[in-house]
Amino acid sequence: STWNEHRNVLEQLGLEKSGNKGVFDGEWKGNGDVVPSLNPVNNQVIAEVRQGTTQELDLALDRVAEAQKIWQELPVPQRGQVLLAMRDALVKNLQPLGKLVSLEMGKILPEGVGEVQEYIDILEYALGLSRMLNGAMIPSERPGHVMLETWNPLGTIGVISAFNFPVAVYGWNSALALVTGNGVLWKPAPTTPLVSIAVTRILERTLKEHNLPPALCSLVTGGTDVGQSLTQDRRAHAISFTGSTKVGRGVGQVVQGRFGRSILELGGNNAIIVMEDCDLDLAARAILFAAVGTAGQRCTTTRRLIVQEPIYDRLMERLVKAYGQVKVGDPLHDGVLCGPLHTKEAVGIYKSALESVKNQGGEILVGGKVLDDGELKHGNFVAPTMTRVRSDMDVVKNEAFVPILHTMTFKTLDEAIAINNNVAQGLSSSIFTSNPATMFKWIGPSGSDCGIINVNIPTNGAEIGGAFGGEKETGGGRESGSDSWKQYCRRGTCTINYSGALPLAQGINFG
Ligand code: UN1
Repeated sequence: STWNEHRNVLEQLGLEKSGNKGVFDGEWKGNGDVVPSLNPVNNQVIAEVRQGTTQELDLALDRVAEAQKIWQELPVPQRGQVLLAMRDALVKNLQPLGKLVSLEMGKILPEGVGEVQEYIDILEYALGLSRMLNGAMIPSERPGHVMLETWNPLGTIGVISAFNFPVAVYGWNSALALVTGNGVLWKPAPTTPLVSIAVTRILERTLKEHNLPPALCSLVTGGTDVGQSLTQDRRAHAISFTGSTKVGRGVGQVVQGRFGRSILELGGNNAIIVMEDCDLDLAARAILFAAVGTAGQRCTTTRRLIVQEPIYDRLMERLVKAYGQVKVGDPLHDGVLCGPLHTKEAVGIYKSALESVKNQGGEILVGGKVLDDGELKHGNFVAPTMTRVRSDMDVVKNEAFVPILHTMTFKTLDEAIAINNNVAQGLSSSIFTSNPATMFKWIGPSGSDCGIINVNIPTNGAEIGGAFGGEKETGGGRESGSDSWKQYCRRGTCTINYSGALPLAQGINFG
């Protein structure tokens, strides 16, 4: 069984075959349903987890708040030292944890390890921030007054993360939440509980080693009931949600309704524009990673390929050949580039997306079938697919979280930008060109309307140093680098009068 085969790695990370407790609030517990975590390669049970309940969430939110009171008093550089220790603990566990991500989520091992690396990177970033959470000094119009800005923690940050990046997205959010002095309550995707337990165990150990209350990084696994309770709860001052636009719209409304803060990272419908003046070899390699990597299950995956007419046939010929050479299989095996889809349901989504392509008059160029021969029989495998469509077809307006790349042509740059922008989502976008004028137009006011605007690189695989997120139905949130840390803080505008007199702003004379 999957457990026996991977026993060493699982035990190394503190997991058991059954009886894993899915709640941590300073202590491990779990009184909800027992759920299996399935290996998407064969749908066998890796291990079982006892999920949390809304009552356990209720208690955990109090425990996080108590822990946060202590944490927020620590000088920020000392918080940084704790994050450094978390980083070191992750470095030690990089290989087993990366492997567990592959096993439970289904992405290939280099990507599983890469995702843990992304968490390590953001912890290093947060360590740097711990010496740089600077406020501003603002010139006052009044004599003997000084204005300044302070950045204090919000309190508790609820992180609701998705199956596709079960480590990195929690990593971005928790690293920034912690360095800014917050506590964190994590509600992971119901289908990746083992990864969240393994990560929380590492954090628990590190916090205990520093004599800090480990409830600071609490975990409540569970289903929609737990997610909804967390979203509604005023003790979660901010909710960072990663997932579908449909669910995210509801989360945003509920959190706004109680005047909480939300950070939304929702659906994408990312395009690559290929100009005829580009380096075609480079473009082809980038497109393959962007569309096939992670079996099309990144929110940054390229879904639409917009190619200038004269080079369409040439590019397609290369891509069809490259697609034909992609090895689909067990994500832990060498040489495999495309693992299974995460769930059986996703295979259904793949099939119905292909149906829509055909019904709307599109054409399948390569792929287009479920792979269930031989050793792939019991898994969720599909062939990475390219279609030929028109940009106005319905099927290209909706994100299907599977490896289907819709290709289309254009004549002018303006037309290509219009196609890029003419969808409801606004996460990532990229153009391949060697012309600087095209590049600057693309990043300017009449260019891409996305949050991520690339040139000569794929739409996916962003570094942690920049802000990550998107516009329109992607939700507007920004996570990770740049000044995203500010979202985990309340901003104080302070005016201090040291003059002994009371001059009023706007020159008002009162009595
Ligand atoms: C996601 O798919 O939710 O840019 C996150 C990327 C990764 C993060 C993706 N750094 O593809």
